[in-house]
Amino acid sequence: MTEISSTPQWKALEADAAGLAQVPMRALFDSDPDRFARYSIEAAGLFLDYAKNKLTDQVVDHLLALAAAADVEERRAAMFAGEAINVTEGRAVLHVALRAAATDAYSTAGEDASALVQAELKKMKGFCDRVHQGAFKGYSGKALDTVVNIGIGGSDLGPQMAAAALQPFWIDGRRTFFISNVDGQHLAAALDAVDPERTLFVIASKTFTTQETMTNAKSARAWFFENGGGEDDIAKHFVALSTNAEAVAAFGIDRENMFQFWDWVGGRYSLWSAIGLSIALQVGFDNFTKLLAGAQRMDQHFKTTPMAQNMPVMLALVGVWNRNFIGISAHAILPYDQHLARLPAYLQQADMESNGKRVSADGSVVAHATGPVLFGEPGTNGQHAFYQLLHQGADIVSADFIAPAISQRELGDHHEKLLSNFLAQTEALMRGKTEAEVRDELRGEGKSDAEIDALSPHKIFPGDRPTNSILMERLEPETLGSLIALYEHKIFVEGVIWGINSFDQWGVELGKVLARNILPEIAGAGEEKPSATAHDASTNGLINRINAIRRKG
Ligand code: G6Q
Repeated sequence: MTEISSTPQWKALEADAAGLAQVPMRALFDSDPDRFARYSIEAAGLFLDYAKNKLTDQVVDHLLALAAAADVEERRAAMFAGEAINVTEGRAVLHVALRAAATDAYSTAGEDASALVQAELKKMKGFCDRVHQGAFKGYSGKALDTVVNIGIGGSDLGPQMAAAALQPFWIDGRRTFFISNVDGQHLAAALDAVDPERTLFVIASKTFTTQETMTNAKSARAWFFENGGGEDDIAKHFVALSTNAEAVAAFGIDRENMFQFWDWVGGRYSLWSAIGLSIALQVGFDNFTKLLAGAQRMDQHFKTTPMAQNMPVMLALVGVWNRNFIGISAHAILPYDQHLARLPAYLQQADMESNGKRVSADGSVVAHATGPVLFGEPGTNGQHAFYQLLHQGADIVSADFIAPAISQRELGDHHEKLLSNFLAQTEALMRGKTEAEVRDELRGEGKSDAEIDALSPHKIFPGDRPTNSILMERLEPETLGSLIALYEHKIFVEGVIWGINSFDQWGVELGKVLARNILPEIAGAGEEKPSATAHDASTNGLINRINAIRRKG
């Protein structure tokens, strides 16, 4: 595999970045009134403005040439064709099949993926209908109005984020708790708040072996037995979302109550599969179908649109430009919609678990930077917290600002205030405030020369902080689906350019194995334990200290 940073296309971009180093973005705007029209794209219910990046037409051309050098179009075709592009796990990557039209025919390794998907969707719909109509009853004959979704990582973050984002579409009287952490306080708080006669436990685990999920599931089952349920009632209160039928059966959940997906669905790309059951139960199956339809629109756009007008491609190229040529290592996700509060956490996994890698698909260590650190909070909350660093920090952070033009809950002028902040922040980050502007302002306030000298350095904003703005009419199932699919494909394109496999996650393994080894050394509170010696001095010391505290307490 050619190291992408050795290509002439990469070198051209390095030269572009050097040439633009002293050109402020505000100057690019001043000399180019068409910038907004040229550097924006509308697709699948979303509008992307990427004009507030340090781009010129030459840079865009060179970025497109880089995409061609990295075979983005060929790799895209390979993904849609169901090829095993997840090379380290020998798997296809076909989450697009989960939201395809019923008439589409996706297949992989001779298996008709579309037929499998349609059959499972039908089963999910049938189940949702029975729950919503009250026909699926608990052990005491009551309808089930509460879901406790037990899963972690990809089996938690997606459904949790989507269910929160679609709060205006919740079915009256229904509620869902998402329990992920092995910290027992997480599950205990939910169990304190639910009625065992009306609760459905949805055990979401692709492998059905994950320590956190199986621990929580077993504790939930024990609680159910202590609170009126019997072995024979498991079928009325527990369903599984998994690829592992044997482990599901061993847990005591029968095949009828298992909703399946397949190894070509990566955990962090699985909310469109059976893993989305908790979303469908909370917002209704029709709205879940609309979520899939929105993603499908973005898939079609991504699949068929030329690179220069392709929203995920351009968002990815801007990401590569900022990461590799401007040298930005952190990226903020800033939704201006409270219902998208979980989006930063969701994208943190989607992006960092996919592209947080330093080895290329063929095993060589890459010679360039890869995925940035992602973080974020909803606006305007973040403005009163970490935006100081975005505006004046020593490091430059890029950011995506996301907003619906119309709120689902227009209350007085709240949304206009929210939108004015959404707009003002990207303007401020781009323009900044020069020393001359600061000095003029202070002079206008009647400050003395000495005061101006002392204060002005603190009040300068360097500007040139790149941002994208993603606008939609309303946040609803279709636009949410498009938005998530936009990011999925953006991450894919970046991974292709960086030459890495975006679909494995070996980096989560080491800690899991070590935790399994350590567990017996701290298990059994109150027991006298031999001093730990098997680890480094720090880990041994901490184990001994924890054991001492737990023995006393
Ligand atoms: C996602 C990862 C990871 C996974 C969890 C849960 O892409 O693979 O976050 O989703 O570890 O795994 P299970 O669904 O198998 O419990």
